Amino acid sequence: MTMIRIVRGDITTLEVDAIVNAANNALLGGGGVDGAIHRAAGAELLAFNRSLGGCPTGEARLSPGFKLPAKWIIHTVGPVWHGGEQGEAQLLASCYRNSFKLALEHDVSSIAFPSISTGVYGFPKEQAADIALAVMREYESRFETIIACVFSEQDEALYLQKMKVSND
Ligand code: AR6
Repeated sequence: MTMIRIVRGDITTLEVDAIVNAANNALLGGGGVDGAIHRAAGAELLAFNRSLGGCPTGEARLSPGFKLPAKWIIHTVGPVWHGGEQGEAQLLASCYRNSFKLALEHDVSSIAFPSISTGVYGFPKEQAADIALAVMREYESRFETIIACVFSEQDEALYLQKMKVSND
């Protein structure tokens, strides 16, 4: 049975087959988790991603992990929150689904996600956690480990509460 685990800390340190990056459409790095991943993976990541030619919002692209412990990085582009009437929820769910699909195509059995769109892109954290966990449940039987990697104590508490509610 798959475990959906909540891990608090820096996603770049996780020893999993693939980590997911909350990137932007250019895929050429940025702040937040994207910046941390580019720094930890090294300059080869930027060079590789230039060859990808960007990524539309809601889709996902694969790169090697380069200097990371993870073999792969799945770059997905979350929606910028504009109030919720512009398909943000569907786009966020697509990020998780398309990341899982790409992972399955590359025989990934352990995968870690950051809390996509909930930083600079401003997606409300509670709704984002509901979407993340719902799509993780859809795919859980096809992976050995799925990690929801949270960065703050507040996010950890939110995910633990959501997991508890859905397990009760
Ligand atoms: N490990 C795990 N989670 C992290 C880490 C880390 N090292 N660093 C930050 N987080 P954000 P977005 C959490 O802003 O909202 C970038 O500039 C953070 O606390 O990284 O999707 C891109 O280039 C938050 O919960 O991503 C885009 O332009 C979550 O990761 C834009 O930001 C996502 O926050 C994407 O914005």
